[in-house]
Amino acid sequence: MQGSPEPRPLDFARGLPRKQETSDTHMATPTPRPSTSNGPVTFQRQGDVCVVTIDNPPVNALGVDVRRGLAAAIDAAEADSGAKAVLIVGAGRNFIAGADIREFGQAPQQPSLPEVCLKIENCTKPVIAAIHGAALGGGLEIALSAHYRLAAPTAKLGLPEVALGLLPGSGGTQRAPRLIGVKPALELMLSGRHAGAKEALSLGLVDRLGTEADARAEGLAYAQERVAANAPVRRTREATGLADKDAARAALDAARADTAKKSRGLFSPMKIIEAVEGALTLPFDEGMALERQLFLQCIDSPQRAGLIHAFFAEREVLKAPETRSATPRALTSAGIVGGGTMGAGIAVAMLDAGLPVTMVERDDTQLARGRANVEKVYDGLIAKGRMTPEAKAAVMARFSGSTSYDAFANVDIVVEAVFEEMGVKKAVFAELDRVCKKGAVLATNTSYLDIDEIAASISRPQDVVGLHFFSPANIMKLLEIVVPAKVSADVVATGFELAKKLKKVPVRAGVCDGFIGNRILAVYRQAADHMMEDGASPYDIDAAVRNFGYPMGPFQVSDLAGGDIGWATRKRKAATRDPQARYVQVADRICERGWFGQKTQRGYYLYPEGARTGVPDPEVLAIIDAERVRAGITPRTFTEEEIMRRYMAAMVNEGANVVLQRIALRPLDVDVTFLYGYGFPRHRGGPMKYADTVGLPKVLADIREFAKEDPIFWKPSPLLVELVERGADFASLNQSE
Ligand code: 3H9
Repeated sequence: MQGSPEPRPLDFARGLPRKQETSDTHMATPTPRPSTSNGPVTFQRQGDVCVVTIDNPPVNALGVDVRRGLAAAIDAAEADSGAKAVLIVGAGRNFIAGADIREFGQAPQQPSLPEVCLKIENCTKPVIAAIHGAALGGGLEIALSAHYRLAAPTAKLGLPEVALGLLPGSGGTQRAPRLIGVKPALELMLSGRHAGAKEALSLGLVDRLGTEADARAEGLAYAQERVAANAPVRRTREATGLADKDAARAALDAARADTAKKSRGLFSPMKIIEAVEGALTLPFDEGMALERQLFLQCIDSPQRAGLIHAFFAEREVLKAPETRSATPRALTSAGIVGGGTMGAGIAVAMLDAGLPVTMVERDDTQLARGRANVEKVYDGLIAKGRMTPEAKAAVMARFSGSTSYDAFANVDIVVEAVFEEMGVKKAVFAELDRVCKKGAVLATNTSYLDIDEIAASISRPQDVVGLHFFSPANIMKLLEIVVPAKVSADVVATGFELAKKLKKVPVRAGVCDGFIGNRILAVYRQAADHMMEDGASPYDIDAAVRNFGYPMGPFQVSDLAGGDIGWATRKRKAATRDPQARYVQVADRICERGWFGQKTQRGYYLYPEGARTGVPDPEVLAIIDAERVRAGITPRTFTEEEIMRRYMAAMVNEGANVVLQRIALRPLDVDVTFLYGYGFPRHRGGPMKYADTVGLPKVLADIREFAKEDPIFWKPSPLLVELVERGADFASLNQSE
């Protein structure tokens, strides 16, 4: 990961224009005095207002130098008899994005953020915060410590600490409820969402809306107005939002009940509620002390480490080598081959991103089905009241269909989503080669086929890339960008650009059977099958996996996806399977009965009358028993911990192989793949981060122990062995790209 870039020299023109400030109270514009610089914080008197500017790119995070600079600026304003008010603004595109997340887990440096906030609140001169862009976490807490707040139209305010496993730790849990009441404050803190400027005004988070994006000028005018009106300092800790104790208590109780139901083992949400309760029951100073204590508990939790790893990892994946070295090609129109579930889902994703989409199918019937699949998604939204028929009509106006590939003559990118068979894919690509304009990106959505072979079959392999969407493609966030040997860098960069347009999370992957995600999945699925045959029921395994934090277990996923898909793959691979390798036949026995999961109302589970949640099926257990007898296995019991040790060891070991073979650039790419494509619990950071948390020596020891029973399946990855020998971890490899 990259360290914070060097601070830039102060440059108001970049985001906050250095134009002549105007006043909405007809005051003359004062002449700025020379500014005093304290690293990333600069202060400068304009008339009788001390303007404090935080300039700490990229997002004005509150690192130690900013905290020191802010404290010094307030001291200077206090000491300056000519200063009658203080204005705090951010340079660049944001006010302040919060505490510097990179500092968490390191030795604390003074002053702390709560101390800086208190200094601001205690200032004897009115302090005004003029907010544009992000005022998040500690950034909003700084603003709440000011006495007056103005929000520019671009402002987004929030307390998103919960997403990092934290709670607002600089007075947010004490000041926000006092300012806007317990219910809305808790809602902001527990959801972590951002409120826009107008909403912030209606909530009472800010006092005034700016009219244009120049927060500095408007903030200055507001400050001057406050001075002219002899406005008093107005401390948020004295605000009266908690006056109605009964309402506050009811909101707390409701939030507690709701969080107990929904927070699925997360640590910080309950701590947030506890801290806010302190605002209700304790004097301010004691509430602050409680908040600090709970904040430090969150800081120490492994969930904080996992969530912050996820935060940085999902930004790091965007920095693939090709996104740095090449410029994306034009992306103004798209073609889709195939209108099945996948093709239609991709079409919807493209339409939702505002692109015109042309779908090609082999005949009119299939085309009508493809269009209907697309429309079904929007009709579902209309039925739920989330879309109007007019909006659907406007989207569908950008959709066109054809039974001739010639319709793709002018599109910038084509994604094929036809049947997973090499011959079929090659035939499609031959057509694309024939009709597409020069420079069009030709993408395949294959899940496992050799994209190098597809690329080699046409005259322009440099234009061929894999774009592996996950089903449902309009919803799932992951997009594996699969990079064959001959593709040009700008085509890969275009894949990343498309992901951005589609609001997907792209991960760069190399060509192999299953790429990153499905290749690893195939291995830990086998580990699950082995455990099933050895004595754990599919229901035990699913429960263990859910209790680990996944929304579903592997057998539930199989029932949802349809058992026939895996069955077809197993049949295809039967001829090349190592005859010595263990092969569990339970899934085949189930599929032979036509039990393919939810769509057939039974699979591993029973789905009576189309139910979406399955119930255990005694007949499945009988099939498993029979298979154990056939395989000569005496069943034994597995604890949840034993199940997860094997499940995760298999996942991590194959993850290491995928990194070793450069299928994934770094361990963090594996992590992001699993967070966004496979429901891996975010608070554990991803499988590789989880392995680091457990300790690689322990994971390796597990694999070696399991190998005593089955040395063919459990082969320690050479990368894992090497890291353990060096005393290193996966995190050490995340910096390498
Ligand atoms: C907190 O405040 C705790 C306090 O309550 C108590 C303390 C005692 N720190 O997202 P982007 C980096 S917890 C360090 O691509 P955008 C980011 O990694 C904090 N770095 O831009 C990236 O770096 P790089 C609560 C940060 O325009 C670069 O900035 N605050 C931080 O799409 C650009 O980021 C939050 O949780 C940070 N706080 O979105 C807000 N934030 O270029 C977290 C960003 O090397 N931040 N970076 O890859 C965000 O939500 C988005 O970054 C933001 C901008 C909306 C601000």
